[in-house]
Amino acid sequence: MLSKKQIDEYKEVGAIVVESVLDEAVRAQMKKVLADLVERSRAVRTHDKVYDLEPGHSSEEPRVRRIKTPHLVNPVFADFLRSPKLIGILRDLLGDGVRLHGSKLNLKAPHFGSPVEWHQDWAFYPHTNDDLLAVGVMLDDTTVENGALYILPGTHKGPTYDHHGDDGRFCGAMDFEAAGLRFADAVPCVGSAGSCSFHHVRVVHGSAQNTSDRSRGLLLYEASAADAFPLMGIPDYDEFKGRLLCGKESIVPRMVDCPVRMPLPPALNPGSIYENQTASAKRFFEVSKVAK
Ligand SMILES: O=C(O)CCC(=O)C(=O)O
Repeated sequence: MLSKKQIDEYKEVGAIVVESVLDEAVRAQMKKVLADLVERSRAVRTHDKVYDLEPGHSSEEPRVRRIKTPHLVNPVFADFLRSPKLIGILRDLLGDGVRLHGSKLNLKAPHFGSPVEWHQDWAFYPHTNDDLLAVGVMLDDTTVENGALYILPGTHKGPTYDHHGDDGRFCGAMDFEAAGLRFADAVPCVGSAGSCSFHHVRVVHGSAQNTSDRSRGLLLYEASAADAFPLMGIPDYDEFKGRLLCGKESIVPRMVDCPVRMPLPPALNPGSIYENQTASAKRFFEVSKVAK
């Protein structure tokens, strides 16, 4: 599905953007499902199994920042995950056997969509090997102004940074400056609606607030090589097996020597990355007054 050049770029940079992976009809269907979900959030007061809410959410002015596990919420998100084009790309990048780790749909509404502080996904879910990535399906034209994801090229080959707060608990955010990283080196994953970004589980990334008058929806699927086993354990083996997208199941983990820090002790504020990161003392992305 991908050219050698694209695969080499993924290996070198730690991320690529591929255009026109999601077709227009399915995208329109996803947008409609999403609009219905946001409408239904008027009846929701606090975060629950489906919704992660922005500060200031109310029934009059619904503000949703995430739909949790969208592939379990509506079949349109499950079906695209198993589409031949997407599976073909995942196989190119992860090998023949691929398993879904999780999914989420991050929304950034015009003017107030929350930033996501710098982090490595690997800090949240270390595995026996690091053949894992996140697919970011762009549900809207995505630019720097409406809150594109930024990645730090090459950092997937570097250390696993500390994502713990002053209290010693996991907080899902790293101290970007202390790590010696510079915003000037970051590259935004921009693209027209229907494009997908693919970022390596160890690459440092984050995203700014949406300062534009356009929404930004990013549907994220986290995928692993089928022989990558989560170091935090497998609470339900049948459920784990049910997430195999292609290839053969195996009980032989592939072990690779790569830097790991466990997300322990667990976050004080569990539920989502937004909640975890409220415990982080430092902010590298500004939040304007309208969003507070
Ligand atoms: O929505 C975004 O821009 C960032 C998403 C992300 O990195 C995450 O949810 O882990």
